[in-house]
Amino acid sequence: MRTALAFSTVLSLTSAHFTLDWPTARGFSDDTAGNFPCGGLDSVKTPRTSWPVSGAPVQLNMHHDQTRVAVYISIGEDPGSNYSVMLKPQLSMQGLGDFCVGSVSLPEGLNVTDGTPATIQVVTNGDPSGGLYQCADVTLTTKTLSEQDYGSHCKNRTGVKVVEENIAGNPNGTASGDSPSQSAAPSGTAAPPPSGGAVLPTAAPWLFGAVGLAGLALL
Ligand SMILES: [Cu+2]
Repeated sequence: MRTALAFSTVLSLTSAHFTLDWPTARGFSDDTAGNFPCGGLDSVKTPRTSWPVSGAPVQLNMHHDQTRVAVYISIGEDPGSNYSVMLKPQLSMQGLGDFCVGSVSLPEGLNVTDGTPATIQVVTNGDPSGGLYQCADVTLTTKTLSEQDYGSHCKNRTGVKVVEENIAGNPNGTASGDSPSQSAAPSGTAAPPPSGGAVLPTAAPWLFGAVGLAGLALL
């Protein structure tokens, strides 16, 4: 019975690829989830979510058992398709359900202040090729999240793990072996991922909320 229940849960999840649960996504359309940008949802959604510049989680819900993930941001009221700034270089993760990309912070040198509007775009590898896209419209804030708020927006289902971090390229170009599309991250101002790409067989340091918060306190 337990097996049957788990199986039906997996079946019910397979259609949505992944969802961006926090900051609040523009929405999700299964038919257009593979359309750049934002999975076909072109309109800015209000109210925007307040998102701390100093380090905040991005809460996803994964519906494939293996996924490449990267997070980008575009500064401004309505970015169109200009997602040139990388917040989290491509990583490889395993597992279904809640997955928190923790302690995401803005690279230095961006001209932002408290209240600057921006849009976060999460890109994953496609199904089976290309990419999948979800966006959330945010207001950048210098206010940090309380420990409780951080925890409520940073959950990991048991068994979810990061396999590798700082992988070169973009998730929309890695699934099929095709040459990477430049659409998700034009090379212009994107922060280069640290070289090396450490393999983390168990868990990234930011994977769990409490650890992510501890890291945050050091900033
Ligand atoms: Cu899918």
